[in-house]
Amino acid sequence: MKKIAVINDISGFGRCSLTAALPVISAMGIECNPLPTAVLSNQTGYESFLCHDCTDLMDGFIDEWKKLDAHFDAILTGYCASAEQIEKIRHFVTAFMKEDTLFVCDPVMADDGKIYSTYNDEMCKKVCALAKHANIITPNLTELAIMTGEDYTTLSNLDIIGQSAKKLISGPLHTVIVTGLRDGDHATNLVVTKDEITPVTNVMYGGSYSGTGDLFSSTLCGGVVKGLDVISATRLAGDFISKAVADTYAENTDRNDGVNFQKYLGMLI
Ligand code: PXL
Repeated sequence: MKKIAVINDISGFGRCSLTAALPVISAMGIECNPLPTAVLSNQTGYESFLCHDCTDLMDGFIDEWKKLDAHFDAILTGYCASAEQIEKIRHFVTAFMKEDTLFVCDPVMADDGKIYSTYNDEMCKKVCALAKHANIITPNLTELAIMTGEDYTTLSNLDIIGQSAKKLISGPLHTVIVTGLRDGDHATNLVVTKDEITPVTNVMYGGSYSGTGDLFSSTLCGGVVKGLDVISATRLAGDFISKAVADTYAENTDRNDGVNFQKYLGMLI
């Protein structure tokens, strides 16, 4: 069975990070090997939360997984808890990247023009450096602006966004997917390579919901590991999230509680 190492937090509420990655990747018939960056009572968008930083676990996991001679078809990274931890994630990637290993980095840092409350400038710099080692990255628009050093408000249409994302492509990084670009009741995931800019658009009701970025990166990574091309994997992820969001919108629940993806995991089997 194929294996994906997922380096991300586990949050008790919010249907994000590992609570999204584990079911999605498992439904796709791939083993998901989690390395938790932090354990939270609930994700950080809620007014109050408890966060236990797991930076101290990283070296031990690397050592133990080396003893197991672990081989991963992909490594997927997401939410980080400290600047020091991001360095350790780089060590993990160096230790486990083989010629046939795909590295997908979701450069989780910010949304809606603001960095997350638990992030700071040093962490953002380190996430940007980590992303340069990836093959595919999945920033939202705010994260793209941080990575390119541009003003978020100037990235005002798909053409400008595509040209901006293209500037990041070099070395191992061959594809930038700018996720969750909203236009009324539609959302576009923009797939950008050196040669092409391809918009993949879905109906998407309501505002933004917790965890949709994690559902996207997990489905995308699983799809590519299973042999889909990046655009087909993006389409699968967009269709899956669109259904889950429509279901959730009809229930009128809090955005922090995430989306009803559980009912649509069958689309991924
Ligand atoms: O989905 C991104 C994310 C992941 N993990 C935690 C978060 C967030 C976004 O707020 O708070 C803990």
